[in-house]
Amino acid sequence: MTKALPVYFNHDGGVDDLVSLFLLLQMEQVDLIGVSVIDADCYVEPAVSASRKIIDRYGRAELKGLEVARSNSRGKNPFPKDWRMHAFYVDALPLLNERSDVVTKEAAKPAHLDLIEKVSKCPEKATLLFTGPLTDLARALDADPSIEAKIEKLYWMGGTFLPDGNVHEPEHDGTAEWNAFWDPEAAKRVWDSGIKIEMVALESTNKVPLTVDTRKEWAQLRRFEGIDFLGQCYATVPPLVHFATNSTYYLWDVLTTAIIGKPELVSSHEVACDVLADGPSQGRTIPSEGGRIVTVVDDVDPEAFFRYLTDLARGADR
Ligand code: AGV
Ligand code: CA
Repeated sequence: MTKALPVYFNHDGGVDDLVSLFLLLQMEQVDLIGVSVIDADCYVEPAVSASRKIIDRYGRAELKGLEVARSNSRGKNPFPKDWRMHAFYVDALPLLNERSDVVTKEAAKPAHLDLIEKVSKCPEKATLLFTGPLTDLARALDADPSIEAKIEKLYWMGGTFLPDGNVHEPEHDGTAEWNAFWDPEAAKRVWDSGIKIEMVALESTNKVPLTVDTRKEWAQLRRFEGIDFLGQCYATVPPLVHFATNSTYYLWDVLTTAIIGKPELVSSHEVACDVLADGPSQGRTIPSEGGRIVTVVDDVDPEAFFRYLTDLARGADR
């Protein structure tokens, strides 16, 4: 087996963020060096709690000592409360609450400082996985610019070059993706760094909605605990039925995470681009001749993706 890839994971506690944590723990080729949770598309307390319980239940034995850091970052444009509630439902799942004690500890430092500590300590360059806004990374870069040299690459779920983003809010023109919109200045800060960025944009995530058929398949396989966990988590969010609405759920972050384990699931191209930090298009990622180069994941084989996801989850059975 080739050497495991050191990965630091920062997420924002949505259902697909928490499922992503579960899946990362199943990937043999990933060495999870740190986890942190930002108060964006979640309430951070249940999201930290659920993360600790997921590591307890599904983390391999050698991950003992892995901690979960809580972010103290605040964004500019808050997420809708209904979406932020999802972390409470996952945290309360009986599957995660069989044991009364939680072994995985909360880290001493806030997320951005935890990121600096864990990445600095890592003997090799670390890979970053961000499935929420980039605020903690932007703050870490401001606090200690030297960590940039210790970062192999950033995988980020966020942004889009499509005419329609997924932000439908007053005073916005709808061109942005939510993780970029929550803290556009942070995205801009990361753009202005030299970090290699693989951007898993709505171009690809739009192709992996949660569907009723997928739910039915998981229900048939619920004798495997990991797949039951997927089914239970995704029971709390609305699938695509007749047409996409503002609350339709996609496997945004799960696709981003899956690419670390199986890059051949997707295709991508390079774009010179920038992020708009304010105004009615704030958070929009936009092609720009003088902009920095980003690798944009633009397509996915949905069938292969769902198969990989189901196989990984099935492996979680003990
Ligand atoms: O824009 C996608 C990001 C992903 O990181 N999040 C959800 C995923 O975790 C925000 C979001 C957009 N639309 C949503 C979102 C919806 N309908 N429900 C919950 N979150
Ligand atoms: Ca997320």
